[in-house]
Amino acid sequence: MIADDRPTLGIGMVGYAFMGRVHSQAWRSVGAFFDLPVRPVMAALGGRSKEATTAAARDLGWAAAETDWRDLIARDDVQVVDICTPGDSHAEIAIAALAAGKHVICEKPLANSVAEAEAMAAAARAAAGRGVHAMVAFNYRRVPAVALARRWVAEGRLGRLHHVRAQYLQDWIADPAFPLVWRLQRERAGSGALGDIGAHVIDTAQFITGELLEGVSALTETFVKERPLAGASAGLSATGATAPADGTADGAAGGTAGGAAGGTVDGAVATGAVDVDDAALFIGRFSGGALGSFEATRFATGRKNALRIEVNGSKGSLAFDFEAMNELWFHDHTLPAAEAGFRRVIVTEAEHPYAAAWWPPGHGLGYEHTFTHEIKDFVEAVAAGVAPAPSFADGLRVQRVLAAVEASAADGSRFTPVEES
Ligand code: SOE
Repeated sequence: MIADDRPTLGIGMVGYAFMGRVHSQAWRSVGAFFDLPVRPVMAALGGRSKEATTAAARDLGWAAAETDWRDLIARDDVQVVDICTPGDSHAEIAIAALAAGKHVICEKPLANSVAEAEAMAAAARAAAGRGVHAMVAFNYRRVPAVALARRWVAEGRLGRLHHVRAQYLQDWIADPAFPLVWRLQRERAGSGALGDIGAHVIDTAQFITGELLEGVSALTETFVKERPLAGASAGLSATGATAPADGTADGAAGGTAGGAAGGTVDGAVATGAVDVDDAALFIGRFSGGALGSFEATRFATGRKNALRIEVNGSKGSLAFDFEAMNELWFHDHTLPAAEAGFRRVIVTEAEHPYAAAWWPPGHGLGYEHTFTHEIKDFVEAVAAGVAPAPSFADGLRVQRVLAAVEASAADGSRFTPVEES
């Protein structure tokens, strides 16, 4: 064993399904690709079931397993708490961890309500005074092409911004037979497509433009209002639909594991009501005067993880689509019209954000790298004693946008029906 005399940073993570697996991958790989001032140690994994948490800890590379997140926070070998549970437990775990002097990284959206997010932001403010830091995990900021887009906007290469066109399109619940997993329950998830993927695209748009959304006008819809309870036999194979693999177990903080209990009644499939949005559309105005249009849906058949953003400015435009995440499209409007036009930049050069740590130009990165970058930025900030970004205050700001979208959609006063003759 080669000696490593860097100070260690002990990590405790709560939740081990989709987000827990991808965060584990990031914790495992970050030190191999980035030269960190400290050595992260994967000290303990928190879950509810002893057997399942122990197996997950073994598979994902954690040294120990805890079945109560309070015990995980209390461990002397844990200095960072990484929260990968559904939104209904974020506030309780984060506030307790910060009070115990542990740095926190928390999955998005920050919370299930503005009130919870406010309490978390207040706890983070108080902790920062004691040198304890918190970050909300909006991983798409760490796509090299997205970070490059922000750089170019900040350098003024787009000029004055006029339009932001932002979408996050998935299709994994388009089949009405898809079950009522926790992401489709308000009590667990806070909202539907809006909070789960709309939150990402709101953060990404604000990150790239450096501007805040000041007001919105929205429409939301729940296309499928009743779904089979999770576990009920509902012919899921009909379209081969698969959920993000956290439909079952990452709620390590209490409550039911995979959403409502399944079952059949007299041979019929038992169903439950969907009380979140399937899709959310809104328009908004940015602080610098740009107009924005947003769409978040899990019903865009054929679109798997299309986080797309196009920004049009007086001097140029840029466009990004996560389904081609190593590319950024740029149109230089200062060129003569005969030469101008969108051109594709492959964002894998050593000069591009994060790229130098990985493969030779052109060999490309994937979804998991965005988390490795996020963990790297978090660890560097914590080690340097500076606040990581995005902060809980930033997460609260996104939460306020989500609340404004829901309020506008419920109010409906900007929705003008077309008159029939
Ligand atoms: C599911 O819709 C989901 O896994 C989100 O929760 C993630 O945040 C996003 O990155 C991919 O889609």
